[in-house]
Amino acid sequence: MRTQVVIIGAGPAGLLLGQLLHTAGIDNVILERKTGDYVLGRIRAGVLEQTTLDLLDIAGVGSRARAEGLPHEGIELLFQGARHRIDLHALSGGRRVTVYGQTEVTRDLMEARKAAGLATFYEAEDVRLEGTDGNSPTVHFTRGGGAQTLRCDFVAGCDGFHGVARQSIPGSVLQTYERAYPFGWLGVLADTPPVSHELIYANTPRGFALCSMRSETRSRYYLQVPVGERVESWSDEAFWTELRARLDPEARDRLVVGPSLEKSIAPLRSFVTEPMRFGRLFLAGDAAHIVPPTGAKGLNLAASDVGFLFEALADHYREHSSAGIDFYSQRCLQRVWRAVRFSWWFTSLMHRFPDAGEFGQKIQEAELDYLISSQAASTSLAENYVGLPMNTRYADGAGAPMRP
Ligand code: FAS
Ligand code: PHB
Repeated sequence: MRTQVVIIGAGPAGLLLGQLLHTAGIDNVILERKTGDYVLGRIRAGVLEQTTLDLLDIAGVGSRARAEGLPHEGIELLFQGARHRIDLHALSGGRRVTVYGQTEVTRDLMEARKAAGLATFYEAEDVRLEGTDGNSPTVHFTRGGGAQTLRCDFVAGCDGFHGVARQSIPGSVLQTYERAYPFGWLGVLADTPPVSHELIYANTPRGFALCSMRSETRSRYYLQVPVGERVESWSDEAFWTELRARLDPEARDRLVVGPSLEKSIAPLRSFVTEPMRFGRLFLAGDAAHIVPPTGAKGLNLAASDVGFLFEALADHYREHSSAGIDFYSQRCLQRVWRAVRFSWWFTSLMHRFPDAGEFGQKIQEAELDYLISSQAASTSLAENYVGLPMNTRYADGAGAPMRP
């Protein structure tokens, strides 16, 4: 078999890239290790930047997110028993974020891909890349017990942190940077009304908590738990009791509990791979970088990588230009490192670190006090949270997408 672009991974990065390439008439095949239902069953991100919505529009799959997504113009920070609203809209020159679950983004992309009759091989195993440093890579895989081969022009590694693409780049070429945090997030999804119409990020003596949502009837909550904590040791009742203990009285009174639809623990880490390209192999999304979810950047960074890669490949096929391809890694990494910095800063500000000590605790309190009393400081939080501009020809990051 032959195609122009082989995409490894049918998460949001792979599916979005496949759809964008399709709009430009670029043939592509997706290889996914799991089943589609398994991919849809993973509960992950909840907040989309304007830029991500713009890219979904360009891919032709943005209408449900715009119709059903919840526009949010502020977040609240809870610390020392009081809530402080950060007016994202006013502080960022009129921008906002949209609450719309990653599961729904993935569903919209999967349905569009199926409707377009594009090739997606689920349950593709033993994916192996060959010749990515040449002009005509080959991708080997097995499916249903049979060995198969795809020849292509380019390979997009959208296969997440544990994927095969990054690992197929020679160690002598790659430089990785990592920071592991001494805690994880215990997340619960429940069909209960959210405690507030906006997200509440809480820094309390018992640890961090986040009150989020998926709709007006479905809530998403997170608790900071020590690294190594097991989800089996958390009953629903234990979760709700601990969440109550981390909320202010008003939120505590409004909290509606119910059976968890999903409960999981995600370890927190910052991770960046450089470069994000090796010959005709490009890394995008979690395959190249991981951020702690505090800043709601993971999914949005995956989307911006894909926007840059789409532009580069479209220029290659249309204009016979290699500029986008040659500049891809550098363009992505500038935005990636800004988001990694923000996610690290916001995580450091809102979580309790076991080794902080009394001085570290006082510094954290002083930073929070400064943040809510300085327009410059809260403007910096706001412009990072809503997402920094992407500056591409397709989505200029200010919510004014240009058609390809
Ligand atoms: P993904 O990991 O989503 O997708 C990669 C795909 O590649 C998977 O479907 C996988 O099965 C497949 N794959 C892997 N190896 C393969 C192989 N060898 N062959 C074929 N296929 C292979 N981000 C936020 O912004 N907010 C959050 O709250 C948030 N919560 C998260 C919670 C958890 C538990 C995790 C793990 C991540 C969370 N993230 C969050 C980040 C998350 O949303 C990612 O940024 C997002 O899924 C990135 O999308 P992809 O890059 O497509 O990677
Ligand atoms: C979520 O709703 O899952 C969510 C929202 C904001 C974050 C992280 C997760 O920072």
